[in-house]
Formats: sequence, C-alpha cells, structure tokens
Amino acid sequence: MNYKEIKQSIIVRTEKLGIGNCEENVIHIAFGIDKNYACPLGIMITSILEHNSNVCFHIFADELSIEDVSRLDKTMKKFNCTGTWYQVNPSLFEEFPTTLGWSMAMYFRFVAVQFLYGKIKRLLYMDSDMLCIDELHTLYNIDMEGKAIAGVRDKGLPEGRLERIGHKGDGYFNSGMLLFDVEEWKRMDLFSRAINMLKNEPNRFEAYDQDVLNLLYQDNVFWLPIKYNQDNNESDVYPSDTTIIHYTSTPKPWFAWYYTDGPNLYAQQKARSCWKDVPIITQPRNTREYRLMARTMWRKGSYWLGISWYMQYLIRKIK
Ligand SMILES: [Mn+2]
Repeated sequence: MNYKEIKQSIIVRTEKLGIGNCEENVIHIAFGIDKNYACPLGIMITSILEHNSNVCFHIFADELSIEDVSRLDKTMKKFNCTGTWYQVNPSLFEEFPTTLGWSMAMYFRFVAVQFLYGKIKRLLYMDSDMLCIDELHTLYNIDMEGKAIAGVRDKGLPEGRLERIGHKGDGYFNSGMLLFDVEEWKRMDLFSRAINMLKNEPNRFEAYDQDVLNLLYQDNVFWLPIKYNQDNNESDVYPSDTTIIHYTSTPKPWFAWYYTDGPNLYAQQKARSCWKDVPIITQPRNTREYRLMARTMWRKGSYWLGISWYMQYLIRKIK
C-alpha cells in the first residue's frame, strides 16, 4: 500500500492541535491510541513538555472525545507546541488479534511511520503508559550506526518466545519506545510486510505488533540504554539517569487498584496536567481486579474498604 492509498483509506481526517506548524530541528513524536487512552496520553504529553521544547506530536487515534481534543489542544498551546490528530479508520485492523490490555491501537504505530514518510526522517514512537522525566533531544539525534531502528531490550520476555515465533536476531526489543528511521521503513517495505504477517499468520504471535517488528528488524537494531525504557516498579524509585518510565506491569497507574509504596510520580504528573479533574478508574472489570482492589485498599490502610472489596471478590470467585 503506498502513501497515497494509506492517506485515502486509513486516515479519515486530520485536526491541528496546539499552535503553528512543525519547524525544522524539532523532535517528531507519535502515539497510537484508542479513546480509552486519551487521559494517559495527555499525562505523558504533559510530562514530555515539562522537560522538552521543540516537539511536534503526531497522534494516531480512531476516536477522541471533544473534551479530550480540547484538553490536548490546551496542553500544547500552554507549552507553545504543535500537534496533529490523525483520525485512523480502524477497518484495516479489525480482524487482527487483540487482548483486554492491548487494543487494536497497538497497530497504529505502523500507520504512523508509513503515513509520515516523506515528511520527516526520524520518528520517535512512544506508548501512552509512560512518563518522560528528562530531555529527549539526545535520544532523537543519536547516531544509530546505520541501523534501521533503535530500541531497548525487553526485560519481560517469556521463556521460549523467540523459538516459538522463529526469531533468530541479536535481541528482542520492547515496542513501547522505538526510534524509527522512516526512510528505511519505507525502503524495506515494512508496512505491507507487517500487515501481511498479521493477516497470514495471526496465531504465530504472542505480543503481536512487538513480535512482528522484532522479526522484521532482526539484526538491524541499534540497542539503546535501559534509561530510555525503564520499567516501573512498586517502590517508584528509579536510577538518576532515567529518561522514560514505562508502566509495563498491571495494573496501570490510572486504576484505583494500582499500588505503589513510593512517591506516586504518576499521580503527581496527572495533578499537573489538564486531566487533573478526570477521575481514575475505580470499577474492577474481572475477578483478578477485584482481588487487587482489595489488596491495594488494605495496603493503603483503608482496612474496611479492603475487607469490603475482598468480600465482593469472594462472591465473584464462587459464582
Ligand atoms: Mn506500554
């Protein structure tokens, strides 16, 4: 599928956010989300802007509420920066595998790189379950030594996955933070190849977009230090050089059953964003989340709430 076809069939419309146009020497950052991730995205963008100027955002989302578009716009205006919302037509991805935690939006990163070809040379793609706590220009301008992508090794790689998916390269990256050489992506025809892999062998993959990208980029990866994709932890304390915190573990920090015994950097960042008045999610969706809610309340010292949620958990468990 060429650029024109993508433009016509996958991007339904575009909407400008923030101020002005992207200038030269800016960092181009893309996100791919569905409407449930608008609040985390806004918090992540706020964290980026608190530590960086000269940023241009490219948001690929199938749907966003008017309210969220307005908050995004306000955030970008406040920090004098530019952004665009590309409304993605999700029909191409509807048949592709998803899970409760990974929606179809994981595939929007493919659209982002493909769509921005011809406009920019490099694209920093980031998940929205992250916080940025330092500058990103060093990363964006890093010497990739001729490699087609840069990423950080995935720490949570399940035993045997590489054999199961047939990966033989020099490492497996986490797809939550990737620096794409956009021209290489196009030259290697990776959009079509990624789509075809998912279409032809949907059962081969366990981490979908991430498995596919790792297979396509085997031995063509510039390995970045862990500070650019640092997993979150319960203590909420990170090495001093950390640039990006990635909330890879469940629960995510916008659920009431998320627990940290540390400073809760995420809640602090939310409080400084245009989403500060948006309530966190308090309704568990399955038995496991009821149990986590009970445990979190108990650990926070809300013993009666803890007991009450535990009773509800038990009732659901025996049902
Ligand atoms: Mn993530």
